Amino acid sequence: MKKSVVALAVMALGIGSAQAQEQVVKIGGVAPLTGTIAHLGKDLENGTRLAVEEANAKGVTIGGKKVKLEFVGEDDQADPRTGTTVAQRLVDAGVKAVVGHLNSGTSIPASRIYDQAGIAQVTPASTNPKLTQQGYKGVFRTIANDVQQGSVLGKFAATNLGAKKIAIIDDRTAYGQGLADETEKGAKASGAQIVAREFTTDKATDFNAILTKIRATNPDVIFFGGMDAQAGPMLRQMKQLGISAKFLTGDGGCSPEMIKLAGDAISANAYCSMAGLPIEKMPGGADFRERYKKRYNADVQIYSPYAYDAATAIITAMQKAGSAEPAKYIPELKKVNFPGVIGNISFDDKGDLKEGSITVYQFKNGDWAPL
Ligand code: ABU
Repeated sequence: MKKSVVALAVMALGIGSAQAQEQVVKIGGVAPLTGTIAHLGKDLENGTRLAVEEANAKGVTIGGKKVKLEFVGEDDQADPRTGTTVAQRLVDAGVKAVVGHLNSGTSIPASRIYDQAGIAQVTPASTNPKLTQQGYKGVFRTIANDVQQGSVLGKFAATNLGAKKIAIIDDRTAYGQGLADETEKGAKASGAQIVAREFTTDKATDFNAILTKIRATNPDVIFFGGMDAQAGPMLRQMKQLGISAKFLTGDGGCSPEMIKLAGDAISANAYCSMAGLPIEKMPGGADFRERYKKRYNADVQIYSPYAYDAATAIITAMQKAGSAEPAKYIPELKKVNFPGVIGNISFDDKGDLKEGSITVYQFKNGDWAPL
């Protein structure tokens, strides 16, 4: 009797010390999980979570100690103010790094909070160039930026689509307006004329007034800087108003959801761009797509492969540094260089992806087809 009590006590001690040895490192993941672009936010979160789960399954060792990574998720509702609130909540929860946000309009204000806390923020989706121009040493992105994307889109509209007259609409977000500005510059540099510049919001669903104004200018192309939740209904309303101009938008509208929302209004006159390679051309794209489908029983929307690589970059840097302390691993994050799902992951001095690429798609046979 006495012996078994001792044995139980020893076992309990053994379990307790094993648990004490396993360090937990929290990684934050933040995106809009409610609202009109929740499908994109969930996709981003899924990518981050998959990287954390797969790393844990393989076993993570940092500085010679076994580590369990813990994913901590937050919903920023695509709202700048909520973005800063949940950023502070992640910091208070003790996360050592954050993958997110999705929207440039949330990433930019939240980046100040992460910088003050000294932790890294790696966005897999926010493409506004200002994010990495602020001089914060812990800010990175695993996607090309809108200077690159806008110049390609503007040139594409003027040159490949032969547009002489272009109308531009944006949703007044940091992303939508910023991309519209860069596209305008690119189009003008290629000889096109901007015949209208209108704006809406990222909550709007009725675009009849601005489309009617634009119809009077008879543009060859309408460019929209904004997300799929607006781009889909906009395309429907263009059809209802009998506008035959080509429709062009950026990565925020380059999703399977956009096709669903546009319904029978989408045709080969619709184009979009992605700030990266088509998933089938990404080095790890086909394999990632299968693993994602198996884990979530859903298809990749846009940002999950980029989120997976963002989380992997953080984990890799912690392992290289032998520490999950930001002051130690951020210098290693600046130096990462590894083959990710989307391509090679390494950052320039500002934290932008070194080998970013832009792909333009046309709607063909029910799907976005890379040109
Ligand atoms: N890159 C498009 C959507 C995210 C953003 O606001 O930048």
